[in-house]
Amino acid sequence: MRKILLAALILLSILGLVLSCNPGMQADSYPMNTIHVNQLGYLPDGYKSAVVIGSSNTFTIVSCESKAVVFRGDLSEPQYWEASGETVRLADFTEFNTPGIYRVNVGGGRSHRFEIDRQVFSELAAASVKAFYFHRAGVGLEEKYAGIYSRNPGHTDTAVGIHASAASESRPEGTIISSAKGWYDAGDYNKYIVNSAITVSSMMSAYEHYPEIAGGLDLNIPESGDQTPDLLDEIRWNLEWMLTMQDPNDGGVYHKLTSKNFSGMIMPEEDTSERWIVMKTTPAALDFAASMAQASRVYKPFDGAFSERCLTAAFGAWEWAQGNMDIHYSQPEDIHTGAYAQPGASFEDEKFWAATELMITTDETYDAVLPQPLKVPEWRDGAALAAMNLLHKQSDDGVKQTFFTLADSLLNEQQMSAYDVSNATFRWGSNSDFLNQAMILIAAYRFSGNEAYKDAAQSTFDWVMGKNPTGFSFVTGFGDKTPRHIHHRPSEADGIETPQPGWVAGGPNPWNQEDCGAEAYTSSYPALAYIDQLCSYATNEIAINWNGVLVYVSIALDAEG
Ligand code: 9MR
Ligand code: 9MR
Repeated sequence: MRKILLAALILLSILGLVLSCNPGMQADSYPMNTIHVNQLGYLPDGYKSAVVIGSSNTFTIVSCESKAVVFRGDLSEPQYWEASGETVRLADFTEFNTPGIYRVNVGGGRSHRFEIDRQVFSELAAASVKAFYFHRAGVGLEEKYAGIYSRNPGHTDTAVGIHASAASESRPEGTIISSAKGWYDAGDYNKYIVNSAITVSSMMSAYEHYPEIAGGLDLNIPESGDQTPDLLDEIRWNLEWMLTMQDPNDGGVYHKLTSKNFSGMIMPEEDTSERWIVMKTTPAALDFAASMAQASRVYKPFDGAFSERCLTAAFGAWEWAQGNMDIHYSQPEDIHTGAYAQPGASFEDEKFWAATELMITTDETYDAVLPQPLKVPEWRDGAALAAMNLLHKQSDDGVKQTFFTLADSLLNEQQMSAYDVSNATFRWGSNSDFLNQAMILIAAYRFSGNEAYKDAAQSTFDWVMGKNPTGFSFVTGFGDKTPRHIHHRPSEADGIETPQPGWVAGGPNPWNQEDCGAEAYTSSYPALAYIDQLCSYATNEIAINWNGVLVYVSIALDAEG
């Protein structure tokens, strides 16, 4: 009898543990959408906050393991947030730093569980890079590296046509060239230079700024075990494609390699449509020059010949751009895929990016003007990334002042923000705005030692991992509630229920709601304009540039642990 009682007791306590910590149970077992946390968790010595909706004044932290209350705190004064139309309070539990698995409890409600641990971001850092391996064009993914996401090769791109818009004397329309490798851009299977450049540069910057963590990532990719860090091996897959996009006859760089239309929701191998190389542009040349200049120094210790090749390519593109500073992308009539165009923009910021990376690599100066003000990096603008890389190498008063003007505006926004984040506006790929802001803030912390920047970076990053009004942790497979139906051709077509892990969804975006029909979006508030539906390419697509900065921030925070 005693034994049976004991067994029952053990069973009950296991059940209790499951009930309080099993991610699957939560939807029914407590009110959702009232307490928002970073669903992955927090660093023991880092800033920790949750966003709470409700009338209570206090909160507790409860251990999932012992169910004991381990911390009590007061909530901040309520504050209205325009972006979500909510009045919220903050639960600051920075002081509490014991590793473990917890929830925030307020009144009758409790948050998703989260962990406090030094390594809480390590797996995310590796997965955010591994996602790129899943996107390799031109090669099959073997099961020993890709697991259930193994697939046949697609898009070998060894024979693609020069489109009329890209024709030159030495390469007339219809000329066939090889432009193999590279990563698929996003939910679609095309390859775009401008977006590739900012992506590889964000990732190479992570390597340059955090060589130990970034260089030590173990990705289980075919090149693992060679003399080069896995991260750099993965990036090289795309760099090698980028090099093929330069016209050897004049140094100019083509804007994209694409099919004429977006394919259906099919696997890579099934998309056998013709692929085209489309027009040279100024931003393609300058962004390419910036990335190749950076690659030249990053790969030098591992492969001198490749490093030289990258530098020569960078010079060629830079030279071409000097005589072609205003060639905008203009979508040809028969091409209907992504544009990455910047109508009306000047390309002075691209020029600054390229000139700065060339300067960092060669120690020679190149003519360019520091943009005022600097803007948070995005595919349209790599200037702040360049400034960050320059300050990493050497001090420069002018650049430093301009960089800190940007960082201070972000810090100020975070400190005023009801949701404790540096971002207040929402557009396509908003999650990447949060991440790029976090990257700038972390750099400001490294350059100044002022912890307020680090806290702001952490808090802004928390948004992406669940401290937001949608209740989603936006990275597939990381957190209790993560996107299941990303706008991503392989994840839709592979017949596997769970999407490829490690991809950050675009996030709330009140524009372009024609994708699923406006009625599919249940809120008119910008921060709530997100739906986890396949059709929602404006909020639920994934993209390499968004993941590139996820790589940076997760590596940086992992290094802070
Ligand atoms: O799948 C496409 C996605 O990768 C793009 O970001 C998006 C915007 O350019 O377009 C998607 O393709 C859609 C097309 O624009 C309109 N018809 C439906 C397509 C996919 O559902
Ligand atoms: O990230 C791009 C975003 O800034 C634009 O508003 C949007 C519409 O032009 O396009 C996004 O980029 C898409 C690209 O054109 C095609 N591949 C998918 C990209 C992510 O949605």
